[in-house]
Amino acid sequence: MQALSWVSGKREHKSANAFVSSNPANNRDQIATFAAATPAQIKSAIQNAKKAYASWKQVPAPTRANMIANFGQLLIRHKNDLSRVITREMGKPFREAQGDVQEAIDTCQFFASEGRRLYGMTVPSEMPQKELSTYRRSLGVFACITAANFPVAVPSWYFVPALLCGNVCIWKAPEDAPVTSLYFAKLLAAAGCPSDVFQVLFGGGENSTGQWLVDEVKNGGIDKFGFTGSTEVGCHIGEVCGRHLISACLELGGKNPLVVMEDADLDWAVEATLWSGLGTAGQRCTSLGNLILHKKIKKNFLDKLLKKISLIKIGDPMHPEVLYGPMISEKFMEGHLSNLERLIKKHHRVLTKTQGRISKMNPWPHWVGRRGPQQGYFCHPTLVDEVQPDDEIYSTETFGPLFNVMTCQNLDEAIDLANGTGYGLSSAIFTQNPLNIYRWKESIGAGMTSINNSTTGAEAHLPFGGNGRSGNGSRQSGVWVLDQFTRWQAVNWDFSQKLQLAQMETPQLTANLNYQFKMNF
Ligand code: UN1
Repeated sequence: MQALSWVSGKREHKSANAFVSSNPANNRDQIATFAAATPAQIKSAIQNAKKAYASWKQVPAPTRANMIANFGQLLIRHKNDLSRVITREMGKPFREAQGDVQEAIDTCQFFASEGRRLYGMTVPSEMPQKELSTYRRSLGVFACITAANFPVAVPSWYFVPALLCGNVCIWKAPEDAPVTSLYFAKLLAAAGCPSDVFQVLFGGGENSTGQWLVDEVKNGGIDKFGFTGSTEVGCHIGEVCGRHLISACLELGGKNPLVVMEDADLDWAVEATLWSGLGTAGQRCTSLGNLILHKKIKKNFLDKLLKKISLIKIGDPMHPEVLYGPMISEKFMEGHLSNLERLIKKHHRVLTKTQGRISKMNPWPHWVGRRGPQQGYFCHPTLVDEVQPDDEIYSTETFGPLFNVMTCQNLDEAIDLANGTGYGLSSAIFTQNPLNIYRWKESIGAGMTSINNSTTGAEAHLPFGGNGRSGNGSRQSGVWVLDQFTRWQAVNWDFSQKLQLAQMETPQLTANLNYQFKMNF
């Protein structure tokens, strides 16, 4: 593993490309300074990767998988230390950080045994003395950009199968989680991953390392691109890749609906709504966007939900009882504050008493933590009622502790509202009626749906991905991701000692298609 251009230490690094990783719960805690990788460093990373590919693809898949198993073991041993780094660097509560690492461990455990499968097929030929078979072949250099909200799980979804399948990887690590990313890369190196098979680039997105890495696609050195982040950037990456005939794995935004029907278990649905909407401070791509309530239960449901919300603890993400901690960084907080200002209109009804940044002047009653909230980027939860389908807030991903409330008269209306945002990542319905469930499963446009469960919290071995503005149909995780990191090769092998022409010389048995069966008895 070659960690390019990272500089640790608390003093400001002098390079013009320097950036600091700091704790979003305590902005006096500056963790490390990194320098963004330059275009020249990116080019040399691609050259190194190409060279490394020649030998990596020759390593038997079960041996590559042993490295993945070692990586899983190391993640188990380092789970708590790595989770502490995650919480300190991007602010998700410690329990969730442990879940983030656990998702990577699960991924390693799944793919460790896949190294002994990676099955192809044998297929019968239409000609005698001829065999047909298929093989999964690796692609080459895989370049990937991920986000800070899942700084361990999401890169593991990409790199574990990519490496297992024989590809080499270049990762533009998230700007808001460089220390976590460095830790991830060091563990992979300790697991036996050879130098240059996995390289990390640090830096920002726009006008920085991320953009320069995407620019490299047109020079032909990159064979596959992966991106988890905004729809806007995903569209750009998809466009560049499309122009150069490279397939991109795109996991983009969401405006995920959660429907509560009149026959739902309301207490259960309230718990799920709270977690879907406010867990991780709403900063998951699977977070709840539109809560769609059947008119018959709306009032009762909102009473219960608002009561629950008024009691949640917000604050120090190391505190075991907080529902959520700070926003990932100041930039994410600014984004949330500007959404509040821009998207909430006069005809909306804001159901929560306080909004915006939590501070001494604008306190949250159940604040926990030794330090005051103003030392970090903490925000109040906000629920917006009376949202209509033509409101911008209905179809805009907000990525913060903010979600909409809408009303439906029946299941058809709920499905229309759920499908109408243009996104299609995750979704959920609460109902006890099997017919509702059947119709919902058949009609929902999202790539993932939960029945009586949160919109978030997908398990690590089911296909993860979205439709519409949520992605280009690519799926990660489980056996499905193998199609992202391999291409099928079709082999036909003729043993007949002569040229046999398929379709033209294919043996046929004579048939009488005019045959009629007569019953003479
Ligand atoms: C993301 O937010 O990019 O399903 C990934 C979930 C998590 C992964 C989210 N397992 O909420």
